[in-house]
Amino acid sequence: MSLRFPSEPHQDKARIFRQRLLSGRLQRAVGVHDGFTALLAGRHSYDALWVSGLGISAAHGLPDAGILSMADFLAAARIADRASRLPVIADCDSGFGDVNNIVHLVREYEAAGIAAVCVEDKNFPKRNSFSDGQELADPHEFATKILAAKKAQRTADFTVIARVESLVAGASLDDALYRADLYTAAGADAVVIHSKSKTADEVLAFAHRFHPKHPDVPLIVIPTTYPLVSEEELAAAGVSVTIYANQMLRAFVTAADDVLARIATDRTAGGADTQLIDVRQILDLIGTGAVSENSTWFDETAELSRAATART
Ligand code: SPV
Ligand code: MG
Repeated sequence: MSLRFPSEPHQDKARIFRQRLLSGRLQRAVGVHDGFTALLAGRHSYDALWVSGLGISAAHGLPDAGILSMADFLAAARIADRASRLPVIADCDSGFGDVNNIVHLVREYEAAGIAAVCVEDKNFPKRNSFSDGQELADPHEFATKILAAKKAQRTADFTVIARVESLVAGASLDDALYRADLYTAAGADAVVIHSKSKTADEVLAFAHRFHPKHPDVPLIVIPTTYPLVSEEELAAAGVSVTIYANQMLRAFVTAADDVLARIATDRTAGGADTQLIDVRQILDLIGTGAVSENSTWFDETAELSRAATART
């Protein structure tokens, strides 16, 4: 019997993520916001976790509008990171303030073993990309923040991703490309092109014009409003990472509302029970097996120690 640890031992996740990002194969990241969602993601074939600002905000019962602090976001990223062997891409909103906040952010996330941070070019406090009130940052100031972020990191593999919000804010494809050029020149390791369009057309048009200029800069997309795009289409367009940012969060609402309504109407949990997994499966998922194994290990090891002392 050996000792088991409930969370994954620290690995060199930044290096693993960097290798995957540059592998030439489309990587799939999934949105999570805590240890439990990270564990669920780990049961399927994803390559990375996206620790979502929307998810973290929802978990706090708050709007995704720059209300929570960097410390709140970092705490969630650490918890998800600890619960999974997958590398974490941390959503860092618009960087939580000015250049000093960006420098602090990079130092803190990197020291915490987070593989990658993603910062979007919107003014603080930012609004979720699907809500009103989008305010783009000055592109030169944002590029300078990216430059500062890259100067602040201490290890080679830590990844800084610049997220272009032009299309979300109603600006043109040319504006998006102009910004992506500036951020790439400032040292961004990858670019997210976000869109709230119902089709992938504008994202694919962006990819078509971005790649010839930046063949070595990975492109990342978040197909929330254009879910019908296939991974094959994205790979063919040269996209490096697709982020399924909020599907799990939305699935919870569908499932939980259904069950809660049923119990409230039936005035018993009996009718809903067939829709639910057994509690034992939850216990397994959160690693409860290790608890009794570790107790057995402890008893056996202490007993061996006792026996060895008795012999001498
Ligand atoms: C998030 O998951 O918090 C994101 C992605 O930033 S989105 O909500 O699509 O803007
Ligand atoms: Mg976000």
